[in-house]
Amino acid sequence: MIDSAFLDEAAKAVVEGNSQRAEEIARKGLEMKLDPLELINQGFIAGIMKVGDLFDRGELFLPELMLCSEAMKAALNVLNPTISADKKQVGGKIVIATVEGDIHDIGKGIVVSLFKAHGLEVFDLGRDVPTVKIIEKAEEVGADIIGTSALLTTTMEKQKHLEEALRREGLREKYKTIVGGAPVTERWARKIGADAYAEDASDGVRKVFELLKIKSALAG
Ligand code: B1M
Repeated sequence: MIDSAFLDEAAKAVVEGNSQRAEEIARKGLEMKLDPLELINQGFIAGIMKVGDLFDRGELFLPELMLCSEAMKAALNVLNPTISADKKQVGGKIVIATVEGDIHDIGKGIVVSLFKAHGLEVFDLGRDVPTVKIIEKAEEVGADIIGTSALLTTTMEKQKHLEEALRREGLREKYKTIVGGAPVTERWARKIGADAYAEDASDGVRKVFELLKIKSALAG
């Protein structure tokens, strides 16, 4: 378990929008052989969630929000590539994107790192990605799973559009779909007809493995 004072320092660096400090703490964490995922989840994410609350309450404005997210990214640039797990090759291919109109990609970045660390072949299309591009890529690479992230209540609709587009094009049975993002819920996933919802990156890994098992069982 990571010392709570160290976790508080990590959160503080994000809340203060101090990229240099955030990066230093991330590097120090690695030197101390701390679990990078724990440091992200308990330290840096706690910071960015506090930033979200302050922004919500009008105690922090967009320019500061941007600085805070830069600090978060500075830490993740150091930590994300070091996330490791059992690297057994599972052979699953997943296309992942933040939906069109949405530029939030911090959470997706963590999800992508954890998927890779678990031996999945990940095609990360980035952020603000139109539905048509997501489907094109899935077709091109022969994906097993399509994953989307949405952070705004307005852009969640694009996850529904993806389901509709897949059905319209007769491709729905070809792929399993998984949705995530702060406003997204299990209920939303069921409502739009997605195959799975993941609350966080670890839950994402669990759900993706379940989907791959179902897919290979169906394939016989
Ligand atoms: Co924005 N923003 N933001 N923002 N921002 C939120 C989302 C907001 C809740 C803040 C608030 O008001 N409290 C609010 C949305 C309100 C709503 O829709 N109801 C908001 C707003 C309003 C906006 C703007 C409209 C502000 C403006 O311009 N006036 C604007 C929108 C721009 C756009 O997208 N078109 C905007 C902009 C920005 C920044 C650019 C400054 C920056 C993003 C930088 C970036 O990502 N590159 C930013 C940030 C940082 C936030 C908050 C503070 C933090 C988001 C974050 O990184 N969380 C956020 C507050 C909040 O969410 N409470 C907020 C940490 C991250 C680890 O969590 O992304 O949830 P999360 O990912 C988790 C899980 O959700 C899950 O796993 C991840 C890891 O645990 N998960 C998946 C996510 N995707 C998954 C996919 C999966 C599986 C799991 O499988 C496929």
